Parts: sequence; C-alpha cells; structure tokens
Amino acid sequence: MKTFALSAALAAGLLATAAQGADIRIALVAKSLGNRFFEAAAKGAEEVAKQLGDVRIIYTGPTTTTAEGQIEVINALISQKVDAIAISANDKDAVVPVLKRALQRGIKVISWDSAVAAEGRLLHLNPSSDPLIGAMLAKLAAQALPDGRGKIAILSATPTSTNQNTWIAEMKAALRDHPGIDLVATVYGDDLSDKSYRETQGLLRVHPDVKVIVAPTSVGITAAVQAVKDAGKVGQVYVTGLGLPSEMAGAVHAGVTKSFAIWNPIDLGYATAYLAYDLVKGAKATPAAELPMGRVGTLTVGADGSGAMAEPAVFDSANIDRFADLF
Ligand code: RAM
Repeated sequence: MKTFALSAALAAGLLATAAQGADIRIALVAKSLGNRFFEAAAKGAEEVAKQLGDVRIIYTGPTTTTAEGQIEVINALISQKVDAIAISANDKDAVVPVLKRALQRGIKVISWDSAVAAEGRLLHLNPSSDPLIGAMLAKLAAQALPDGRGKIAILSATPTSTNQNTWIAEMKAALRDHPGIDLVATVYGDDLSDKSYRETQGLLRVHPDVKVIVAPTSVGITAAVQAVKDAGKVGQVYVTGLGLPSEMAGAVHAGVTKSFAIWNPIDLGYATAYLAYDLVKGAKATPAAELPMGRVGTLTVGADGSGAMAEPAVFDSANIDRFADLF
C-alpha cells in the first residue's frame, strides 16, 4: 500500500512536470515547401519559440501549391493534436471543412499571407492592407514603363490563391488612375519556377508589345526575370511585383527590374506565431480586439476578423544590397 501511494505520488509529480514542460505546438503551414518566402517566415516563427520558451514551431506544407496537399498536411496535424494551425491557403474554401474539424477539436486555427474563408479560421493576418498593395503594384508598373504608358501583363501564382487574387483585383481598381496603362493578360505560374518561366515565355510570344510584367509572387517574379533575360529582352521588357531582395538583387543589378516591393517575411512569420500563441493562451480575435505581436507591435482585429501587419517596402538599386542578406 505504502509502495503504491509512493509511486502514485511520484507519477503525479512526474505528470505535473510534464504538463509544465509541455510546449505549445504551433504548426506553420506554407503554400508549399521549398519557397524561400515561407522559409523566411518560418525563421521569424522560430524566433517566437526562442523568445517565449514554451512554444515549438512545426514548419510544414505540401510539396506543391495545392489545396489537396494542404488538406493532407492538416489531417496529419489534427492527429498530432497540435495546439494551433497557422496556414497560408492555396484555396480559401477547399481547406474549410478540414479546418472546421481542427477547430471542433479545440485547435486554434488562423490564416496568414493567403486567407482562409472566415468560417474556417478564427483570425487572418494580412501582411499589409490589400488596397495599399494593389495601388503599389499599379505604381510599380507605371514606374517601370519608360514613359508611364503602355501594355502590361500579370504573372500570378495559382488561380485560387486568395492573396494574389485580392491584390490583382485591387491593382485593377488602382489602374483606373493610370489611363495610359493597358493590362492585356493575366497568366498563372502556380508558384512553380518552371511553369512560371514557361508562362512568361508564352506572354512574350503572344504579346510581343508588352513592356512590363507584374508578378505579385516571389516565385513568379524570379522566373519572369530569367525568361526575359533568356529571351534577350533586357531593356525592352521590365519585371516588377513582389519579391525577396535576396532573390532579386541580380535582377536589379542587371536592369531587368527597376524596383519591386515586399514586406518583411521574417516579421510576418514572427507575428503569425505570436498571434497563434495569443489565441492558445485564451485571447479572442473579436472585432476591435488588440492582440500583441511581440516586437512587431499590436494587431487591431477588423470587423471581418482580419488585420494587417505593416506597410510594404520598395526596393531598388539604392537599397537592395542592404536587404539582400536579410531575406
Ligand atoms: C509567394 C507566395 C506568397 C506571397 C509571396 C509574395 O512566395 O505566393 O503567398 O505572399 O509570393
């Protein structure tokens, strides 16, 4: 009896220690693995784990940018009973049923970068304001056109990407203020380098008078740069959009890109992990709530359950080398 009491007490003690030491497991789900934008975000999320001490980051995603791949990944995370899932969605609706299952099991689900429809998540973190990004893309296109006028085309990610679709819609709205710009085509490279490259080659062939390609994707923009270079069209066709300074420095120095934009992806991953942690700790993402994002600041939740992190920054030959080592 005595032995039993002792071992029970011991076991209880051990359990208590285990509970205290149990890390909060936050899964950061990328659109796909192998994309440096998401790897930079994972770096920021890891920073939160180091800073808070009781957080473990599981960085994961499918091998290609599909909703099916993400559904498989989410099912696995539900089985692992993670505490939070933070996803950049390949399709805002297709992942909703599986994310609802996660929510029913008490997992805190948020989206970031590319949104999930409101019924599939508790909160969405936008990198920046969508109208601001759209206006910036229109402005970058105007600046890339030799006299501010002419034909442009868009090379996007997948046709179901929430973020690119929203930014393109906002860019089209902003182009109304640039009557000299004619958007002639939008093609999709699915955030695959080879497909993005081939789609750019197609654009150059079908629309030989296009002067600027706008790629609001870090994978697409580098593929477009390569296709323009390989076609011998440097100085005739310019590439702009959203990209990483680390991947775009060569394009800027080669004169294919005059300027492009992006927000800090490390900060975005950091802010995402911090917000997931807040929710696991009991914070509610109700409209007008103010949620801490650690060193990145405070997020004010909007009526639609989303909020924006920061403003995009523009990179050109004057500043790119200072940022190319960072992200
Ligand atoms: C690609 C992805 C990502 C987007 C960046 C700008 O890496 O499509 O979702 O935010 O580009």
